[in-house]
Amino acid sequence: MSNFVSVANENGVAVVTIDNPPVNALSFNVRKPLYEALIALRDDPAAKAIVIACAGRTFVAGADITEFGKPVEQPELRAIIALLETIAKPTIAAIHGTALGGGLELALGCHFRNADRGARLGLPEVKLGLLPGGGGTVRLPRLVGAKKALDMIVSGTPISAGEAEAVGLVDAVFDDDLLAQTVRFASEMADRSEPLVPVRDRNGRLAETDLAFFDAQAAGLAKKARGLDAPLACAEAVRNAITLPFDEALAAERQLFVKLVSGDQSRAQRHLFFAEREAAKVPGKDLQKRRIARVGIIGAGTMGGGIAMAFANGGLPVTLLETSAEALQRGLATIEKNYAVSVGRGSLSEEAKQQRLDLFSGSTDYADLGDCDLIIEAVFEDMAVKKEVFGRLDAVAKPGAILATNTSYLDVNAIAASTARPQDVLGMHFFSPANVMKLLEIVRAEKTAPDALATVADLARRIGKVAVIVGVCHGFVGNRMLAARGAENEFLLLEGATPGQVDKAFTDFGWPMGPFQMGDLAGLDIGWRNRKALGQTAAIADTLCEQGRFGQKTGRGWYRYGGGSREPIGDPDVEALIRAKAAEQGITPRAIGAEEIVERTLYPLVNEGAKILEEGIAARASDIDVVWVNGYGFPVGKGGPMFWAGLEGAAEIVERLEHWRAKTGRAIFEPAPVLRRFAQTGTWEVAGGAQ
Ligand code: T1G
Repeated sequence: MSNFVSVANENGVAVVTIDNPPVNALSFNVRKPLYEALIALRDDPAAKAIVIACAGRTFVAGADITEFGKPVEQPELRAIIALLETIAKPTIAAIHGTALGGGLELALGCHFRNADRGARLGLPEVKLGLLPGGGGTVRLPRLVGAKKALDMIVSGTPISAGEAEAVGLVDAVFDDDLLAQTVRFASEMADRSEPLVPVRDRNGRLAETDLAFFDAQAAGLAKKARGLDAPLACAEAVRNAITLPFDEALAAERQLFVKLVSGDQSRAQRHLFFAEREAAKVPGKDLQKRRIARVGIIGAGTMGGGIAMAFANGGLPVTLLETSAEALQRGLATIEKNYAVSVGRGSLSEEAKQQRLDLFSGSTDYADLGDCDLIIEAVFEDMAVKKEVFGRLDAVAKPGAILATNTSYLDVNAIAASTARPQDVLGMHFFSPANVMKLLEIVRAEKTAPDALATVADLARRIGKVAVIVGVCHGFVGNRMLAARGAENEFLLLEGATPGQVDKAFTDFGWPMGPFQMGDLAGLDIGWRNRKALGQTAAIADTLCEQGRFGQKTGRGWYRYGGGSREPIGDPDVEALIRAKAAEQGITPRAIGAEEIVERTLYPLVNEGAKILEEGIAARASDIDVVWVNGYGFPVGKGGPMFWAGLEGAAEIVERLEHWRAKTGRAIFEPAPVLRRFAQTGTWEVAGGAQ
């Protein structure tokens, strides 16, 4: 046998164990010995049944994603599954941890599936821009029915072992001793006289399908695909399982898979899969993470309350501190109301809501933060206030406690300097609503200790956040680039574009919404206040704010909103204001196309990312992609701004930036040296070496 696959015989039941840390991916060095072992066991009279199990923390978590895009080495997963279905003795998968993608497909090749109570099973290929390519779209519907299969495959969301048993995906669930119980199960199956029916030959559940209902369900899912090919291909493949003979549906699945795996969208989404894991890594050998048993949050407003909920949702006790009992009560009441809304929506049980609320304790006394291992301030965005808070924290926090600021753009070095423990100070920039938004920018100040960064990066994953470690500059990575993306917005309007045309160029690109609709959602008064603090102006936006047009919250902003609806309606008054402002500046309006809008907004976005790389504010170009996909809705099918720059053509971007630089004279268009190098070499090279 090999190091990756071993075989034991337990009272006539062969146990095949896969051991390929960390997630038992079906790499070639697993597939080959696995195939050989199954061939031998198929013909081995001493094996009356075969159990496939995994060592380590999980059952097979899928094909080896790193192998995609390279020549396929035989045997492929599909050959292993086909072999399994020729075996005339009971085959059983013993599933613990997560059986995902090719792992679940391997299990579908077995006659039976047993699972540990805590296991989860799913086909998440759609999140990689793919569809299940090992027969999952044809076998899963045969066990769970077409509707459930469509839901699982198009969403990519795993289900629990209990649900899997309820829908017919799993035959037995065990609370403990999974392997021993599965061997017993296998022996019983071998001793039975009932015929063994491979999944491929079970058609009963499919016969139940109401095709019209299925098509309506698939059409609804297609609306949410927003330009992504994989969800549509997933639905088509499941429909084939209903309407075509097994082998034809299997062949059609293969064709759809081959098309997706070689496409830009899947390359982009696979890039993001690994990028998200890289972005949270802190350089340094074996960094010991500090123990975080209690989190203190200073400020129970929108951000502080959301941050507190994010930790409670992750099961961590939280101490919430406010300046007065009234403010504290207001904050706690808002948190309770937010949980009640989730219960009302059915996304949270009453019991879970109470469990989370029980994790909160409130105080107005800093001394009560003395037992917290991490303290995050979410107070007013003012340096003097932040420094005063950190000065007080320095006096009460226990040694080794990590002190974090939630500032969205202030200098974390300056904040750290207001304590005697700068090595324990860092930024944790959450995005609002903090209990919902995935992205967390972890700001590394000059003196921040690596183990503090590693501790917070690990904690971020525990609470379901996507962490990116960034350096100190105004706006860090996300907001600094957002400013670059929006720098031309008013010029585009003054020169003839409407807010609707600019926003449509964005939504056609794949953004959930454009900058003007986003401004109305967030509130135009926020930008107005920031501009005034920085002594900046924006002719049109300032006038809108002076007229009290703050966006959705006032029913009018760049758009009008009828009767509480969030649907933006073009407003002739705004267009008249834009024309008047243009006339004041002697600008004659002209038609502005989507291409120009992209060049004057998204090319500066990429260019600012290149400058951020050059300054070392981001360690990798892929970190910037992770920020923008998880914090600002950059379309996943385009992989983030820096990956997309490669798809768009960096030389073209440089050429167009130079064009607009010459035409407008504005520095925002000056191509960064790192971008020019990327255009020449195809790699994001910073001073220290290639990305
Ligand atoms: N292939 C290669 N590497 C993988 C991998 C995979 N499938 N899954 C994880 N890794 C690496 C990961 O990059 C990280 O590496 C380490 O393992 C730990 O992962 C034919 C075509 C299983 C829930 O999409 O969802 O099957 O950073 O940090 O948080 O139809 O990994 O340590 O160097 O995520 O405990 C379908 C992807 C593949 C599942 C565990 N399967 N993986 O989460 O650990 S396509 C998936 C996950 C396929 C077939 C199709 C998670 C996890 P490093 P981690 P975790």
